Parts: sequence; structure tokens; C-alpha cells
Amino acid sequence: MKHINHNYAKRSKRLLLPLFLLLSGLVLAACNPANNADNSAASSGSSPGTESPAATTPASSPTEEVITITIDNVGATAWLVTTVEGAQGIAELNTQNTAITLEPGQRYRFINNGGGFHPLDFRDASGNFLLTQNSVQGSFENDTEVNFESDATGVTFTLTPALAEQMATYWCSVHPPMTGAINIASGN
Ligand SMILES: [Cu+2]
Repeated sequence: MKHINHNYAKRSKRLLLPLFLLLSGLVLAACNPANNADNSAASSGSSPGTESPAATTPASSPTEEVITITIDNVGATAWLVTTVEGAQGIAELNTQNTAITLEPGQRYRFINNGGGFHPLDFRDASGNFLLTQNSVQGSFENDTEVNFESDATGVTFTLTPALAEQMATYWCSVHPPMTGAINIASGN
């Protein structure tokens, strides 16, 4: 009896070990491809996902041509337009407080070399702020179509018809003598 039991136990141990190895192998086989699939899906899915928005953003912005107007201050008495890029004849260069002609629908970048001492703003005929480089909120600064951008270097905006209807002058926020007219080009 003992002998038989011993043999049986030995045999069942011999069967259990391969069975355990087989089962654990199946568990590993079931887990590993799943993990690999998750990892590859995450890594291959995330890199095109992060690259494509970065690729589309620069592709869409150069299609819009921006006219760049650089201005400077003459002490606290006047503005000068020093250069215009992307258009001709819209302002007399190096002429104190010259009138600037802007065209509705066009996007403009004003580079203000007057710096922080001479914040640039655009006002209506009554002197109300429409767009300002200073901390005051101009009435068109949150207009999505105007898409106003302001930083230490200058301001950028699209002259929508509604904004064009009101824009009359450009000023230095600090010095009242620093002002010139904004003329609106008639529609083409
Ligand atoms: Cu000024």
C-alpha cells in the first residue's frame, strides 16, 4: 500500500509540474502580447498625435500676409514711421506724426521701437481706446476676428470692417503730442 501511494504521489508531482509550467506559460503569453500591444499603441499613437497639431499650426499661419509697420518716437513730441514691409505708400517715412493708411481686412503688425516708455494705442474719433499696448483694455481687444496680440515689442491685429469704421488715430498712451491720423483705404 505504501509503495503504491508513494508511486502515485511521485507520478502526480511529475504531472503537476509540467501542468503548472504550461499554465504559467499561458498566463505569460496572454499578458505579454497585451502589454506589448498597449505599449506600442501608446507610443506609436502619441507621437503622430503630438506631431500633427504642431505641423498644421505653422502651415496655416504663413498663408496670412501681415504688413509690418515699424515706428519710433522723437522724444516725447512725435512718432516716426521708419519702415513698412509688405505694402507701399501707406505712410510717409521719417515724417513726424504722419498719417497711416490702413486697409480693411488686412492684418498689421506694428513694431514699436519707442518701447515701454511710449505704449502705442489706436483710438476712435472721441479718443476712446480701441486697441492699446498699455494695460488699459481697448474695446476691440477681445474681438476674435481682430485677433489682437500685444507684447513688449508691439501689437498685431486684423483691421475688421467694424474696427476700421471706428479707428481714427494712433497715439502714445503717455504723451499727447505723439499722435497721427489713421486713414482707412476705400474698398477695392
Ligand atoms: Cu510717448
